[in-house]
Amino acid sequence: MPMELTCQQLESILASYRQMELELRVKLDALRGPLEIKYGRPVILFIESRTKKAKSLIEKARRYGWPVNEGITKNIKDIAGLRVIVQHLDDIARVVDILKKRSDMRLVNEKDFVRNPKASGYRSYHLIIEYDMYAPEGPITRFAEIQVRTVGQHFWAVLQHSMMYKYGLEVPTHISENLRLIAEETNKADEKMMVMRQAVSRDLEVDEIRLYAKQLA
Ligand code: 0O2
Repeated sequence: MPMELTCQQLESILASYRQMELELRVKLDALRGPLEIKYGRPVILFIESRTKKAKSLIEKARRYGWPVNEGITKNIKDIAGLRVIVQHLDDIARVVDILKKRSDMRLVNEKDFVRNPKASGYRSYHLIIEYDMYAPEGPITRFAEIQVRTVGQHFWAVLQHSMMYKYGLEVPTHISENLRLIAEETNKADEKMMVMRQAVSRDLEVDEIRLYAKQLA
C-alpha cells in the first residue's frame, strides 16, 4: 500500500490545486463579458472558488475510509471547487453547454441537482472536469468540481449551509423540513423570475407584463 503523505507532500499537492483554481477562475470570469454582450444582460453574476484545506481533505478521506496517500487525488475530485452564479434557471444550461464544449477541460462526471434536487432541497448543476496545466515540475492533470447555480439557489445554499454548520449532524426535523420547503419556494421564485424576464425581453406592453405577473402570483 502506498505510504501516507507527509504534511509537506500534502501542502505541495494542495498548491497545485490552488494553481488550477486560479487558472480556472480567470477562464470562467472571462466568459462574463462575451455572455453579457450576447444576451444583452449579465448571465454570469459572479464566480466563487476555493481549494480545500489539508484538514478538511483529511477529514473527508477519513469519512470515506480512504488512506491519505497519493490515491487521494484520484478519490477526492472536489479538492478544487468553483461556483458559477447565474441569473436565471435557463442560464444554467447555457453555461453548462459552454463548459462541456471547451477543449481545455474534459468532462468526467455531471450531476443535475436542478432537475433532481437532493433530499435537503439543494439544487445546483455539478460538473467534474479534468484539467491539464503546467506545474513548476512539468505538465500535470487534476480534477476540479464546477457548480453552476442561480443566485436564488445560491442564496438558499449559503444560508442552509451556515445553519447546518451550527447544528452539525443533529439537525432537528422541523428545521430541515422548513429548509426543504423554502428551497421549493425559492425554486418557484426562480421560475417566476425567468418567465418575467422572457416576458420583458419580448418587449411586451406594460399591461401585458402586468397580466403575466398576475397569472404567476
Ligand atoms: P463545500 O465547502 O461547499 O465545498 P461529497 O463531496 O462526498 O460530500 P458527493 O455526493 O460526492 O458528496 O458530492 P456532491 O453531492 O456532488 O457535492 C457535494 C457539494 O455540493 C458540497 O461540497 C456542497 O458544496 C454542495 N452540497 C451538496 N449538498 C448540499 C446541501 O444539502 N446543502 C448545501 N448548502 N450544499 C450542498 P462540500 O465539500 O460538502 O462543501
